[in-house]
Amino acid sequence: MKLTILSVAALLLTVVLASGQTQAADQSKPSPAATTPRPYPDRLQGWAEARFGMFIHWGPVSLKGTEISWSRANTNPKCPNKGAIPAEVYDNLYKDFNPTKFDAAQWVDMAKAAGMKYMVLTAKHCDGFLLWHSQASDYNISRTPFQRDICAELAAAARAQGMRIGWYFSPMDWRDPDFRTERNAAFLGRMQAELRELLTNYGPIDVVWFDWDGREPLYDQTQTYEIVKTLQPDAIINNRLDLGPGNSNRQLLSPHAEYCTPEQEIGAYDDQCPWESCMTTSRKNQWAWGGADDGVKSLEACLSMLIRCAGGDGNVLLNVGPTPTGQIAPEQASLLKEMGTWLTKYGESIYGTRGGPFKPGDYGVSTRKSNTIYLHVLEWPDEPLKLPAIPAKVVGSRVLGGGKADVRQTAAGLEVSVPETDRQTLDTVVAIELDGPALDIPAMTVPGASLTTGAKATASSVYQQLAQHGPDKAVDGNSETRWATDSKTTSAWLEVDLGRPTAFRRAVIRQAFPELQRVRKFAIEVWRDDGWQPCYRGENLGAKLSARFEPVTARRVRLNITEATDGPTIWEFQLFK
Ligand code: FHN
Repeated sequence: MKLTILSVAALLLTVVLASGQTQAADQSKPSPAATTPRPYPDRLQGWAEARFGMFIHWGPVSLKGTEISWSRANTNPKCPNKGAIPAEVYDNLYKDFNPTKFDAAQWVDMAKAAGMKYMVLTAKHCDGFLLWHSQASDYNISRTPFQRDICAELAAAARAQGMRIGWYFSPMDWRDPDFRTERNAAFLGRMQAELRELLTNYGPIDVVWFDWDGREPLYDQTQTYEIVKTLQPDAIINNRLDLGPGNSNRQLLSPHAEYCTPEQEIGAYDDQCPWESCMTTSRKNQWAWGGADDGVKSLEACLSMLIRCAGGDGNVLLNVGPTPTGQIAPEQASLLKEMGTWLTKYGESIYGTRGGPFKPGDYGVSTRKSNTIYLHVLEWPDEPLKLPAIPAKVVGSRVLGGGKADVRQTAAGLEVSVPETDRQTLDTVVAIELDGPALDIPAMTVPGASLTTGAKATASSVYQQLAQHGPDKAVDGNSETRWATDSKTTSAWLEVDLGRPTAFRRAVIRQAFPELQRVRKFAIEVWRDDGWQPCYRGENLGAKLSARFEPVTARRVRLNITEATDGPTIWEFQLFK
């Protein structure tokens, strides 16, 4: 790290300006706390510092390898699922459910080895089956050939290893004939009796994870929350008990709801409201066991979820779907183990951190704690990575896992370089040491370096003509929005108008759901008088392509997917000088 005399002077100027601004902020605007991370309530502190949990979706439906609850052919018109398995078949699977290889201690070991700090089990999903010995409903694990109380065994094993344990409890019961009918009160009595025994019989519970199905939330919330607060006053509660039609999983509709729950997407940066993204490891994006032909997402994709959630100031609850025998499938187990290996080396940049101060962007994300900012550089520009100025002095830097970082600080901001030989493929973590608390720095955006960000985009196909999947979503600099094409689309193009002839020589393409291997052949093409000419051709697009080619100048550029297996979908299409 080099600090020239000029940069020290500039830095002093920056610090003076910053302090001046701070004074101005004291007088004219809300306290800087409005733009620095809001402190977590004490009761969420441990959960937030954990950053990484294991979600477990399990039940007799694992015998079928189809989605829990959703694969049940329901008859109640007030419930959303229209599955393929006849209800009388689905509701009798429990009679064959005998997961003799279930070993709660082994599941906890795997979660610990993955670096996960809490576990949330679907004690009761929407299909109504209870994984505990219940007096409130006969439709429970004691009536299976297995008989043993899964919740009791998992809670005991978790506690024995200092692992936080939570229950996913569905307030909906798509199997209960009274649910969302004029006899809903009778359903409520049964639902609350089940909740009471689940929160009474298994010791201190750390998380109560309610779910929603987008329909009327007829759950007597006041009494239901009261049950939780009375029986498990220290359990933290997510936001889904109150959600209904037209709501978002990013809303807190009750003072008892404590964190938001974006699903199957990385939550956007938010350091004011606690949040946790729940995500699947399943290649089919299934929550419950998807069968031997399912498989898992790549290590890169799953680590990226963790890193991007932490950078956004959120947690990630990563799901496994155990097999009908009670085991966590080998491919899921090895994925978890590899994530744990990464966290052993880089965990200081995740655990106990807050997101920012540099918000997620083309470069990657940042996290922070104490006097340190951790840059997670997921994509290096050709020149030094340029970051906005911060009101603190850089006093040192290091590359986690070894390597040399060069961090130059001027009034204009920071310039960060790491030799290519010292960079990591997925995430190069640069720890920048400051002369003061990193949390005092207001969060800031990092200008996108991509030439396509914000440019006019058109496409040959848009999934159901939905705006949220339009071509502009692949050039908005937001790694959580994507362009999607209609199902069964086997070729498609995305065209970008750069506004004027522009030189570029590097492209980054991030494909959504790369594990589905949809994009088989593609080209980056530029418009010429005689038509579209390729400047780069590729095959088998993965999660992220970073391509360099001879510099080319053009105004109209397109990603032309010439061969795809199904509706290709792209997070971001970026071009760089
Ligand atoms: O329908 C459920 C689904 O099966 C799964 O449990 C997810 C996890 O958040 N929640 C609901 C869908 O939003």
